[in-house]
Amino acid sequence: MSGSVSLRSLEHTALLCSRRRVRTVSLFPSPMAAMASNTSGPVPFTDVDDGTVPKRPAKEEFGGLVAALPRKHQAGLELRLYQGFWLPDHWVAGTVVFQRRFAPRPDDVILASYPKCGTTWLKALAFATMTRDAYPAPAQHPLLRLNPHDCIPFLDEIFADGQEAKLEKLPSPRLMNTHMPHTLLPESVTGAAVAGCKVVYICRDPKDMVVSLWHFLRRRQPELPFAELFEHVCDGAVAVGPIWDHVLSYWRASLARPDRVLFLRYEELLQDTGKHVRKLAEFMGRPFSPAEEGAGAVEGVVELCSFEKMKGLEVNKKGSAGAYHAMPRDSFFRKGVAGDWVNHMTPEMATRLDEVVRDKFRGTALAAP
Ligand code: PAP
Repeated sequence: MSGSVSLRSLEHTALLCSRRRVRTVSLFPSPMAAMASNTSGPVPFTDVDDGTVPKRPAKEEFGGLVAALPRKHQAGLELRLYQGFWLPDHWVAGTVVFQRRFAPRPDDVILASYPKCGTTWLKALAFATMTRDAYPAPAQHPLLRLNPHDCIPFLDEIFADGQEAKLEKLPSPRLMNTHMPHTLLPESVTGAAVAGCKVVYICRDPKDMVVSLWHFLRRRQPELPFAELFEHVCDGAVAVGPIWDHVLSYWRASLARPDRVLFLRYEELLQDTGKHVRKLAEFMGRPFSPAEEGAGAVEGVVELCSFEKMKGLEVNKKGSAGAYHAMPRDSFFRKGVAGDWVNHMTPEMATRLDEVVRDKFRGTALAAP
């Protein structure tokens, strides 16, 4: 389907939706107007963030706890071993605050991922799906003027900076994201006896993750050898690693609570994005109606968030995203394919990483046949 047809479909669907739900959302609400009129979320995070919440680094409160943890310096990052995972040093104290004080709303959705496994795409797809009837004029959709990372707050940085008050400014339902494994999420989110909230996880072939991570890190460390990073990944001592324990934590949670945790794979999204957008919409409590299906709303979301579309947007070609290690926005859109590892690894390296991961996944349905 061509882009123009898809965008028209999105427009038609938006009109259908706005009639059906009798919403009074303006085409392009300003943040203040949105708050004042109690417009429901999600709204772009940067639009709501008026810069009035001061930084109060969580390390000021939990610096002693962080200093006592085992540490390693890998690939330009200071890492600390916290509850079985190598977290970037500057995230640990924030994680403690997140675990102890985060108060989820029942309709929150947390998007979770290991870095470089599809975070940006999942953020775009979830945001576009949840806001599909708020912008009847598709040309005004926030994803055309904002990077997905600017639309959805990154909890790990927000809590590290002690700026969690920013989250309270977001109208419900809120979309947020984290790189933390499921076992490190707050009890208030995952506990069996609490209302909690929903979590969507995306995973990816670890071989493609390493390649993507290497290209990403090289934007800051041009000399970083691929073989060095590969070794760290195989050892599990890389940011938020080991990746196998990260994936397993969400896999197990998705089996135990399929109503609360949705487990997605980057490669499956590439194969049939529409099918997974429907799944995502249903899981988040916003299934596509027959009228929307007929009007091509799913295709509209898929096209808006497609790699080609996002990579081509001016907003994603310039500037930077991310508070801590602000990275150029274009570094989040490289190739967007599966299997690029063949261009970077020897067959021996690929077999080695596959075997490490297969061994860790043994006994679960994640183990390759
Ligand atoms: P993050 O965890 O640091 O936010 P993340 O978005 O997970 O990064 O990783 C970027 C990868 O997703 C890149 O993969 P590559 O290096 O193998 O190319 C990037 O190209 C890919 N990506 C970003 N946006 C999309 C998209 N819309 N569709 C498909 N892949 C995408």
